[in-house]
Amino acid sequence: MNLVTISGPPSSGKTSVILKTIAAMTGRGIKPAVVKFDCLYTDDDELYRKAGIPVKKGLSGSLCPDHYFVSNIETVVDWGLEQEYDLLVSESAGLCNRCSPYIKGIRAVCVIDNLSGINTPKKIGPMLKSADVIVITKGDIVSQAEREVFASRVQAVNPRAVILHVNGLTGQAVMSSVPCSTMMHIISPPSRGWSCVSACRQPSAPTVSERRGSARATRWVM
Ligand SMILES: Nc1nc2c(ncn2[C@@H]2O[C@H](COP(=O)(O)OP(=O)(O)OP(=O)(O)O)[C@@H](O)[C@H]2O)c(=O)[nH]1
Ligand SMILES: [Mg+2]
Repeated sequence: MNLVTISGPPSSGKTSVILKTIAAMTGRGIKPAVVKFDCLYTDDDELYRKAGIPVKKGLSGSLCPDHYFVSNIETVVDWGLEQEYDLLVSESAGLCNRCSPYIKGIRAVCVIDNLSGINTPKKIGPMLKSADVIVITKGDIVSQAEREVFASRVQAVNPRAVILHVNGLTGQAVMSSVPCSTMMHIISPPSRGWSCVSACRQPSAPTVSERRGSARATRWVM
């Protein structure tokens, strides 16, 4: 099973991008599932369920959402392995700008939108700074100049990340600086042999079974 962590500020387009990406995988024999982490409220689980995607959700309440993520992700991974999913996507709203819901060696994708303001890339800390791939959404409602300025602010904060411009409404990738036409290539299980991860200058993501450590999750609320 391939685990991919997708994070980003609230309403940046994470669910839209994930839904479009998974829809693009239809017919390829991949069994995907999603886990949604949020702080106080989410109805994303309903959207995933409606799309026929198995989903779990966890709300951190008064805890730091990223610490809550760390405490629970292994339990979720166990669920994914038991159910024999090929791909487990974790969606987290970045509510704690000091931390990030990323795991060393597991592909980290940050979704940020063109409307969030040109200083937002500097404000959201490790969630953007340590991402392998940055997806910029909502380019359809800003000008070309605004898209370019925003992308350069993003790249200045994280020069090593691959940046993809994706329209969350259509799933189309535009202005990609890499030869990937859709997010599908970023999050697809490498074992299927059609991921263009290497073309994106990203190291091949190890599968979860390769990454399993000894630490155990302590808490999981659904
Ligand atoms: N115009 C436009 N709207 C978009 C795009 N991507 C997402 N949206 C809209 O932005 C809103 C928020 O999108 P979501 O996908 O729910 O965002 P999210 O990051 O999952 O939100 P939370 O999980 O609540 O933090 C929705 O109304 C989407 O239709 C885009 O590329 N262009
Ligand atoms: Mg969402």
